[in-house]
Amino acid sequence: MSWPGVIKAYRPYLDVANVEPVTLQEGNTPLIPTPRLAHALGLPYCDLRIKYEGLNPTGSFKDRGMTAAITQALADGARSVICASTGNTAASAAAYAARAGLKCVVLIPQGKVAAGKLAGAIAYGAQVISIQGSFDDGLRLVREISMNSQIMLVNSINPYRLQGQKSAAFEICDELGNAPDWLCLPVGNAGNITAYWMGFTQYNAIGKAQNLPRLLGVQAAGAAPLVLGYPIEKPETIATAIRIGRPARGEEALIAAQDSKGRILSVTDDEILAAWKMLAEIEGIWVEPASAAGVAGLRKAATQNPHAYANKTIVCVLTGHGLKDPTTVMERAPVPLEIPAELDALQKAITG
Ligand code: AN7
Repeated sequence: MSWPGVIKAYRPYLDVANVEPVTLQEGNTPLIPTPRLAHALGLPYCDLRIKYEGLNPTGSFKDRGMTAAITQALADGARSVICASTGNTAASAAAYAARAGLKCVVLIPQGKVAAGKLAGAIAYGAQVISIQGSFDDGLRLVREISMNSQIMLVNSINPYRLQGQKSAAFEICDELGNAPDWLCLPVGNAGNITAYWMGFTQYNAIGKAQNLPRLLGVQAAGAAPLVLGYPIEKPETIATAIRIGRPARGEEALIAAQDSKGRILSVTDDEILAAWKMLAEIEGIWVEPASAAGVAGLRKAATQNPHAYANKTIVCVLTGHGLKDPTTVMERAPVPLEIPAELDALQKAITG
């Protein structure tokens, strides 16, 4: 039987309308062992695995939450949906709204959305509005407009988003037979870390997992309100997906990190890019920069406190595909060598 998507796969555990789901058969993403990366991070005896969320239908983990939010919106009689987005939510909302026959409006921060995400939102037929401000400004606006109109908000303030996103925690436990010791993931608006913790605690409570993971949430240094303890008015980072200064679910993220005996830390853009390069060049897994933040955070935390990570089962969530953001690669790429179409020239050109 083919995979039916996360709602049908986990229906008893998800609080979402009991109707035929709007799905693109999201979820069921691979949990890939990465021993070479573990070695490179100085964690040779760890069982390090990558939850490769970039393989979802629109290229990010957002599809897990969007199937639930759009299914519920349709069941509740909505005709249109809206979100603010650093890009992935926009592409996902646009795709699922298209499939449901709903109008979709997305607000994006001007000039700060990776090319593949913007192209996706446009391709799926959303109305894209670029605002002269940040993601946080956009979120404020969509909250206001959805309070006073029929248009349904599908940012992760919408509780159904978290219901869907919990499914990733279930998949990890089902595959490992238990929760990992550590779960490392990037934190932006803080919906995903909140959803993972809900999923792990729920699975633990019903006896489907015997343990709970420690959460390692990772923010970019220029957009680290949860590490610094106050909102950031002008967040900046190369990891545009998590360029967020006022996370809507920040409180819940801090509680989740604390309850799990984990932590939230920040990494610099250079550290993010180093981890991003390692993933691609050592394991063949190309992600968008924000997705590498979890790995960069693990590297930093394990250097500071090796004992907490040695011999552990560690899952890093890679939230979005590299194809979302080709620009970050191309801006750093050397110009390819150009040669005449002759064997002699080719033999001379090949290095190493
Ligand atoms: C690749 O699309 O906020 O902490 O508007 O795209 O749940 O916000 C994206 C967030 C991590 C952070 N990795 O997750 C949006 C948006 C990627 C992301 C995050 C995002 P949250």
